[in-house]
Amino acid sequence: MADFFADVPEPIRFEGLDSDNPLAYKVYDADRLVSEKRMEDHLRIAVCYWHSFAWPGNDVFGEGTFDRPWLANPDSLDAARMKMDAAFEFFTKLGTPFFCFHDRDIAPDGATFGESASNLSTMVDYAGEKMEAAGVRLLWGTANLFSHPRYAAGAATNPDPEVFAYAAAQVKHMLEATKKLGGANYVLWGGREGYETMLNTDLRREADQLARFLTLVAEHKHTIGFDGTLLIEPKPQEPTKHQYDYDSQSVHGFLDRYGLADEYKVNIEVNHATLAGHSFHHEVVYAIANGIFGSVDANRGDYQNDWDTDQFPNSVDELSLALYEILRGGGLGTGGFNFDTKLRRQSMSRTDLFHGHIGGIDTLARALLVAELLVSDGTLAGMVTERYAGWDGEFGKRVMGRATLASLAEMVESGEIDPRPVSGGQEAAENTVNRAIWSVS
Ligand code: XUL
Ligand code: CO
Repeated sequence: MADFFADVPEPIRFEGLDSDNPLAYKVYDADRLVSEKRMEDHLRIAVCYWHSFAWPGNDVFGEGTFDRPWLANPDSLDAARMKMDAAFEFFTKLGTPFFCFHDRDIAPDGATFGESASNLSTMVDYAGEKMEAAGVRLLWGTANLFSHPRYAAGAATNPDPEVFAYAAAQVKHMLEATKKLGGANYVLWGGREGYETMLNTDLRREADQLARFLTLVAEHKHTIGFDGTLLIEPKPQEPTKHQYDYDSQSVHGFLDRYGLADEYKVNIEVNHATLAGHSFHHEVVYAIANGIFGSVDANRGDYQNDWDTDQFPNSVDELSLALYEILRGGGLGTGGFNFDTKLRRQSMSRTDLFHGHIGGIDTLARALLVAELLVSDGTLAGMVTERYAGWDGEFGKRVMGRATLASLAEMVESGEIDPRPVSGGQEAAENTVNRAIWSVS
């Protein structure tokens, strides 16, 4: 094994809450059974390549701060191999089953498309060997259609059809690479699919272009026999002022409008949900209720500001509610929890990568235990069933069935119907959640 993380000589182990070893799991115990399924199989945790291995810790005001020797020569294939050695050493020591990457994270851009494609193919072969040796799997692959200047005005939604074609070529290669590596899903995040100003934008045309692009991707998926799930990752803005895949509901509406709802699901990111003015809980519930829930990018925002800080998750409360819905909805399927998480710029040491992931993974594990308790206890579900009980009764069925506006009015006018307001019970529901949070062990 490579030796980039020499300060962490041993794989991270579960030591329980009594352990004061900062490099041990306190709650995440991969083999622990939760509702007869191993914790690892419930959570399907992935490490993301881009923030953890391809980002030097720069921000718009300053250069990279991180100690990452493999980033010294970003254009060379040798450096790309070194980066991959570091990544797999990390995955192995962390003990997580999956990873995720963009084409450009693992392979440098070449001078021509052919050179970039050849770099990708070389690195995909290398990744295949490393995955087999480490027993690490690919949760999803994706193409970077946002960093290069050619994509400044969008990829699929670019005013220039040649840029659309370039993006299509990139996705074709990356979809095939994902299939080759046995990826469970393929993600499309439309970072530049939006606008900066309406003044230069033909919104109607751009929607048709995006739908055409998604149709071509779905067709190619079937042509090559990729059996993973196609996922769209909603985000309301950043980098563009407005992104078309604003949230789960807008993505769902868009897919429905273009007849693509059976081809795509959503990859919900916690910090994207909050940027859209929703809770993560809301986004998960919306997606599950409409049959488009696919996977999660786990992270958190900073609730004092309004951008995508991609911090490591540390709120059991926030994750418990989402996991409660996911468990009730039948689990993650092909999805997982991908740590789309960035260290803070001052967390310069390589060991900080372990601290961030260990804390986030323990938080998720604890949230899973809370969720299991909420499901088995049944109080919350019971409250909801009772609240809507009228709709399951004879009258509710009639309203949804053969009633007319006039027949309903008649019942109200005659006094037969005279509804009384009842308590929504929010505080009691919140107390039920807190009781579960306080009592799991
Ligand atoms: C950007 C973001 C991306 C996607 C993959 O906010 O979340 O990293 O997850 O392109
Ligand atoms: Co993401």
